[in-house]
Amino acid sequence: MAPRALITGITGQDGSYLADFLLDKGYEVFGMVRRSSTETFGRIDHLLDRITFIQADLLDQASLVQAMEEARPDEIYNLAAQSFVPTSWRQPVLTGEFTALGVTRMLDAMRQVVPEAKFYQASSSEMFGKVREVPQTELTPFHPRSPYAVAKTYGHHLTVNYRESYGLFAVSGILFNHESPRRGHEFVTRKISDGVARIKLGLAKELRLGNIDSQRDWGYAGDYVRAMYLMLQQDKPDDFVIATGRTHSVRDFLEIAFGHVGLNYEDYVKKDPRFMRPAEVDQLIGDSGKAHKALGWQPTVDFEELVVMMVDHDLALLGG
Ligand code: NDP
Ligand code: GDR
Repeated sequence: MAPRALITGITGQDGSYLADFLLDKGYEVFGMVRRSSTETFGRIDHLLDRITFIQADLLDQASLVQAMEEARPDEIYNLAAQSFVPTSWRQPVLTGEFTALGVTRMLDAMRQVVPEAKFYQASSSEMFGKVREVPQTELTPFHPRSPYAVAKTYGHHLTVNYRESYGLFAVSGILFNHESPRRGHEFVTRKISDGVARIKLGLAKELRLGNIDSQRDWGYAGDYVRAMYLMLQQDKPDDFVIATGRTHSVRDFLEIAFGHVGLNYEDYVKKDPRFMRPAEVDQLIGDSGKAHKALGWQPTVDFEELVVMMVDHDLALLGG
């Protein structure tokens, strides 16, 4: 019988790539979706007839229990969250409900209905925040810098705690930033690739950004969902850092993206205080040595390829 996977956050960037990946592997995929007045299936349009959708919400325990009963999953990937850092200062309570307590609700529903299943929690490099060491590993202490990061830190500890308390197969993937042509438009990489395409095609004149000196370890989402899957194929549950091991500034991203279409970013980028954060994460760089060894995981797309892939996609999307 085909293995069964339940994915929360299936309409998001990672959920869509993970669904592609697991369907290719022969899985039966169940996607948890929340009710909305307009459909949010843009990223999984090509998969609609291959996924079984279950309506549920991270805020509603009974709906999660029912989702587990309907899907009877072998593997659960908890990708749903309020994932945009700036929104977490505007809506800190809601962010805590989704991104922190949502993990407790999911793990408790699993414990009640399918305790033998394997659980993946989407943790984040944002937990390292004001970093205590460079590069960051599974052993680096956390210093979260936003309500989002604090909520993710709770989710991480809770996942480890349920593993230790109840013997569940529950793992936390500490993933560094990963991007793609399916990235949401508010995140800086997609905002830039879309902005570059618009400027090149004469649809916009400038691009307004916040802190372009911050540095991130950016990888490709397609590579990162493979790591999620590999973590659940191990004999023992364990936590892993997933990163490229290279860091770049937003400025580097701008230089390559504008340069790719023959423009200079300095002629178009305007600093806008609206996009500055009350507390910033200045530099992230991950050490995935443990994942390389134990999972055999390696990234396949480098930074320059990622930038060019995103700009070319947005040019094509806008008719360029
Ligand atoms: P997205 O923001 O693209 O997707 C988030 C998903 O969560 C959407 O499907 C959204 O549904 C769903 N969701 C939000 N709130 C609820 C709710 N209350 N009930 C049910 N579903 C909900 O995120 P990504 O795909 O980029 O990231 C996936 C996960 O990985 C997130 O948890 C994120 O925090 C984490 N992460 C991401 C990294 C990255 O670089 N991308 C790095 C490290 C961690 P809807 O379509 O209805 O809004
Ligand atoms: P991040 O991603 O906060 O790292 O979280 P984002 O792309 O939003 O910001 C990256 C860096 O770019 C700077 N920046 C801007 N950011 C945005 N969004 N818009 C701007 O105009 C802008 N100008 C400069 C930011 O200050 C920041 O330093 C992402 C999310 O996917 C999280 O869910 C995930 O956990 C982490 O990555 C790892």
